[in-house]
Amino acid sequence: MSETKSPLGGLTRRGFLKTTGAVTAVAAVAGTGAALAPMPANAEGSSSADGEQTFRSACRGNCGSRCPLEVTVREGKVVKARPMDMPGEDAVRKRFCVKGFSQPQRVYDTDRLKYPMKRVGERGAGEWERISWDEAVSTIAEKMGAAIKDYGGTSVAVWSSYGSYGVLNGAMAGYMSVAYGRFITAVGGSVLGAGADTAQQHEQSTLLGISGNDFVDAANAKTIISWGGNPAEAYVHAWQFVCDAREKGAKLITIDPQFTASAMHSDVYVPVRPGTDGALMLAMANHIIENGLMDEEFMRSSTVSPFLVKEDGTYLHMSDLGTPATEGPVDPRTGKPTVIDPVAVWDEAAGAPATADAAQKPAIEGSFEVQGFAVKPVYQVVKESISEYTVERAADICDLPKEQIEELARVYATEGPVYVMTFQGLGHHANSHHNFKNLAFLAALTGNAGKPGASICGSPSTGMVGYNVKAYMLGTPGASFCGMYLPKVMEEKKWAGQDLEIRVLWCCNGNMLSCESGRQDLIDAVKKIDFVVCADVNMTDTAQWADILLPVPHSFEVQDFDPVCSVPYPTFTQKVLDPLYECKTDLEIMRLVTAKMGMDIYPKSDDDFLKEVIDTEANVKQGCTFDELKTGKLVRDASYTESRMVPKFGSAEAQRLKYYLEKPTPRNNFGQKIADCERLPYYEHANEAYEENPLRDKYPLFGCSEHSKYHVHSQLAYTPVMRELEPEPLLKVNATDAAERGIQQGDYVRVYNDHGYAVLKARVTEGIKPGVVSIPHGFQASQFVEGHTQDLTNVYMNDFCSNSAFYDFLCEVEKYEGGVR
Ligand SMILES: Nc1nc2c(c(=O)[nH]1)N[C@H]1C(S)=C(S)[C@@H](COP(=O)(O)OP(=O)(O)OC[C@H]3O[C@@H](n4cnc5c(=O)[nH]c(N)nc54)[C@H](O)[C@@H]3O)O[C@H]1N2
Ligand SMILES: Nc1nc2c(c(=O)[nH]1)N[C@H]1C(S)=C(S)[C@@H](COP(=O)(O)OP(=O)(O)OC[C@H]3O[C@@H](n4cnc5c(=O)[nH]c(N)nc54)[C@H](O)[C@@H]3O)O[C@H]1N2
Ligand code: SF4
Ligand SMILES: [Mo]
Repeated sequence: MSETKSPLGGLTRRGFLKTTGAVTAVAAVAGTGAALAPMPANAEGSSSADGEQTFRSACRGNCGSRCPLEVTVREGKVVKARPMDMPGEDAVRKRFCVKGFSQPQRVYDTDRLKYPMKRVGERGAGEWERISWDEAVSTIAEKMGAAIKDYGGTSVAVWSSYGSYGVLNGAMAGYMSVAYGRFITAVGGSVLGAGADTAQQHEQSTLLGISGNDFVDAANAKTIISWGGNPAEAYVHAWQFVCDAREKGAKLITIDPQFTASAMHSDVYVPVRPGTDGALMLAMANHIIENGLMDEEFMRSSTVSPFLVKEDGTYLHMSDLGTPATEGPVDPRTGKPTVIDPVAVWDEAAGAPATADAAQKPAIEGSFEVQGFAVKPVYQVVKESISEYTVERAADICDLPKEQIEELARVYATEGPVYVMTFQGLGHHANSHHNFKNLAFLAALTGNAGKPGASICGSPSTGMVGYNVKAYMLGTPGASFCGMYLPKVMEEKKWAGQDLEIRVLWCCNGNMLSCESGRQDLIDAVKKIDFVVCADVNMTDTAQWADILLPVPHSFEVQDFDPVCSVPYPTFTQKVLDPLYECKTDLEIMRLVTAKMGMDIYPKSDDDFLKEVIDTEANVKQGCTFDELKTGKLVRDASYTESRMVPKFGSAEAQRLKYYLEKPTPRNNFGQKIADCERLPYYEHANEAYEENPLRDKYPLFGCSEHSKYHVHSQLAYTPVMRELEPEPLLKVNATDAAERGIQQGDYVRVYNDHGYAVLKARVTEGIKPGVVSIPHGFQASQFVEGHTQDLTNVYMNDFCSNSAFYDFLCEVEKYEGGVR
């Protein structure tokens, strides 16, 4: 039973372009891919008279939406996916896009992994041999067993990204699911998490504790700022509410170096120079301060502005002034009592220090001497620290007219409520995490937070329904860090001062060698690992570098539950079809592998594990149980109420809007020094893509990329209807830059820098700022003439937030003189 396969079953770039050209867009749904014998549909779901069955599922591709879908099966084949209706006031949340519509085709994609395969020939050469599950499982069990015996549990690492948060088979936070959590915590394995989106996640959500208003609330805004993103194409579930707001007369401002589909619908377009938004934000803040446009009442009552800061940057606590700290309630996470030691403010009314609660009029400006401590309120400290960012200076840094910055500041302060939608244009440079403190400061200055229509950021999720994480945990992982540190770890054989020798790498729930930055360095690191497994639905760029490939089912082929919701109805997927081909779920695979290793760590059936995870006391109380969900009903998360739609700020210490960090903690702690600027709103130019970088003599163009309307990251890369609409990657280049280089519309170009290069077709356009080029994210290596988007990016990360800096590169473009297949 041996069969040698080329990576995509003979599908080359040219062959692919021809194939998709032959497929008509709509008629193609259902099964234009691999020829398939009809498979028996699952017995559950509801049947209609004409023999069709419908199921409740979800579009689970990580576009941020997870739209609830109704999926239709006819004669054992998935033939249709449509958006589910939601009752009552949630009816407005009904949503869908072409990518959800095409999911039935994705089930039958030509690049699906069908059976286990092992590598024959060099790693990455793309030569595979079909093997039996028995052989795959025995080989993996033997390799893992030997690694653990010789090098300890940490020698086995799971590397994942955002493919699925399914509680049975996914990998939230890198490993959290029954399948991977129980294994990794049982052996003390290593967890390699994602680097994407972490500037925003770590700085804004984790450290500042800020979550935005529900996107539905954008319809209440008077002004919407779409900052560093393209919601018309990459956040369609937010865009619908932007459109609602616009119909009611709201102003839309887009800040982006590309004139995107969203920019086209905007009242104001701000073509900022990439990587400089932080300076723009601080200049807006200074303009607001200089012109007295602040909401001082909000600053005093609901923000950290009055908190007193000592010279060492920490807060003056009441214990510093002789009032001993007291014990508060036990923290369920640590099992220890919390410590109550309020921060002191200066009460202007009393001319004395006090707690914020007790003070009649807390000072937000000035400097004070309190019992020998020289202190200043947070606002005073921040105001002084950002004073260099005048409007004039920002105009230079951001390449924007001074008047436009002033106008932006005026509108932000006076035409509220302002809903700021933040996207990854603000998070994909090495130092972009500072942007989120700056935005919090702007909101604190003007009161654009905590009320309908006023938000500091957009919220792709309605939060998380409670679930029982203990079902995953048999111990703790051995080491846990961003997978982007893999080159460093393989080089040093250490992490955070401890020895670490990774021998087995298990890639799942992510396509890291396509989607993380610095692909060539990551590939070099992976090459140093003794044994690499990849479990995926499709033949991905990551799969290409594995030793063993394991086929897992499309989400329509598994029953699973995802606690993260973008609508107030927890995401449940019924099993629509039995897994196609020889696919097995991640959990089933882990059951087989661990049994072979002599471990007994999955004592329950899949259904019983789902019950254990979902049926918490609180969920049972609100009727959100496994038994209810598995019927396919939409079950509302009753805890999702107005107060969660619009997070409030208040006078209690924990409720105050933070823009200053007393104790800035890095995302991955490996003994690095934490700079003082991590406490404050701050601007620092990008790592590579900044104006004065001498490297610009060689590579004058700023690079960035975008999330295409026809991809969810690397997913749907070979789905025929998608590639009919967007057949190949295009490099967007401004007409002036193109003319200077003799490049014409449709020419193939080579874009390159010291990290690598890619060859693709040029799209010459006025819709991108001169000096900037954009290359799409998500295409696979085989879809470029040569190279890859991530061959231009690099592994450098800011070590505070450990975020992949996808847009932080310089490059040059030239006409490609080679032949194009
Ligand atoms: N169709 C589709 N939708 C998706 C996804 C997908 O893959 N496909 N992915 C989902 C996920 S996980 C995410 S994180 C989001 C991403 O959503 P977005 O961040 O909206 O996605 P992008 O298209 O990358 O938009 C980034 C924009 O930032 C601009 N930009 C680049 N550098 C800068 C800069 O320095 N400053 C400013 N102001 N702008 C800059 C780019 O020109 C680009 O237009 O999309 C989600 N939705
Ligand atoms: N240049 C550039 N790069 C970028 C970006 C950019 O803007 N520019 N954006 C970045 C962003 S914002 C993000 S969020 C990342 C996304 O990075 P990734 O999360 O790596 O992207 P996906 O392509 O969605 O990869 C998910 C993989 O998980 C697989 N999968 C799905 N379900 C399951 C399952 O149940 N089990 C297993 N084992 N596998 C499953 C899918 O088939 C798919 O191959 O990309 C980042 N990369
Ligand atoms: S890609 Fe996103 S918006 Fe489109 S159907 Fe899927 S979940 Fe919904
Ligand atoms: Mo993302």
